Amino acid sequence: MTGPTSPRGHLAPAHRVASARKPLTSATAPSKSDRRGVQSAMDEAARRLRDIAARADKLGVRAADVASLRSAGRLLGLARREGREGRAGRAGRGLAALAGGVLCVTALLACQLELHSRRGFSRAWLTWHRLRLHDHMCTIDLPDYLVSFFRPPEACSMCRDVSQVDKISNISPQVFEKEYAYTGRPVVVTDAMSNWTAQQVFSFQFFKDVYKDHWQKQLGCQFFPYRTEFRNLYEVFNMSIERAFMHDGTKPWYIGWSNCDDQVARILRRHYDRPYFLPDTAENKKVDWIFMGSRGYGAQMHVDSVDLPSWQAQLKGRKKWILEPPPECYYDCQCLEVVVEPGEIIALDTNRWYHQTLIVSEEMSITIGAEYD
Ligand SMILES: O=C(O)CCC(=O)C(=O)O
Repeated sequence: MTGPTSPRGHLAPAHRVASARKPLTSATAPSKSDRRGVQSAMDEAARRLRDIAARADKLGVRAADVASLRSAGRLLGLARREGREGRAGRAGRGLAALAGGVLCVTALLACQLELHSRRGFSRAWLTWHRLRLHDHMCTIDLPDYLVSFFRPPEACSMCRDVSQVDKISNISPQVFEKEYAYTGRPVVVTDAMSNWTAQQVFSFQFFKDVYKDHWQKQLGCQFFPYRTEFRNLYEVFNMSIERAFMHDGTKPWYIGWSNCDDQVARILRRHYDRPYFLPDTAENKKVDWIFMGSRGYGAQMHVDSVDLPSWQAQLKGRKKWILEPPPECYYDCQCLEVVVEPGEIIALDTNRWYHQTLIVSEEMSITIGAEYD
């Protein structure tokens, strides 16, 4: 009978199995059929090993001695390594598939939401912040950093030769169209409200009365509190009379809003008209913008995102406008300043010029304006 060396002969096929597995540890990944072949050879080797162990037991050889044989140890080591590699490989492949899946779903979602486009990104941003753009006739206010971020760069021809804000009168719509309406050149027209009654009629008390039964409709519309604590028109029209009329010792205030109420719009428009100098083809937009407040206050420097240029009529008080060219034109263009007096109308593309305002009169400033196309 053979001694302890005899099992070597039985293990010989296992050497072949071991060498057949070699490629598994190399850089090339095994094919499916390779793996199936290796697995069945391993099963066969394990079966034979069990036979050997049983026969060794009968011959009085301890199982530990059989396992200490080099070839048996290699076979067992191989089996353990195979198990480890198999598990690690499966886990790695699983993780890679998961990461790939997450990446694909994220990319699909981004495409679906059009996050790569300015429009889609803005829509997603607004939804995220629960702001609904088209709920009302008015639009909502984007934070300044987003407005500036999405603003398309300007061709500096809009400001290159502009060294002052012209004050003009008796201008025909044709000349206004050619020189100012869409060129980006700001202008003040001094004789544009001679047949309006707004200058005499509009006041803090007039707006308070007009909005008495209408302020709820304004809640979804644009309201700029500027440096005040007011959250809406209701709060504005309920401030103390002393503060409203800027008595000594009261806190200054300045606010702006766009009118969203058709009935109020009809009342307002009894007192003003489309400015005579607008080009014949230009439409005066439906939404009125009203700004009102006291000396020393105004709007901080910003640029708008309202599509169209605007006009603004200074009904009462005096307001200084400080205009800055867009940053890409700083080296080509100048900053401008103009004080708009009562009875004057400023026409300005607030989407192109950065602008800041400051009330410079003791009298309350009241303006009304709109966009034109
Ligand atoms: O009239 C004002 O004080 C500010 C106006 C303004 O910022 C605008 O029309 O965009």
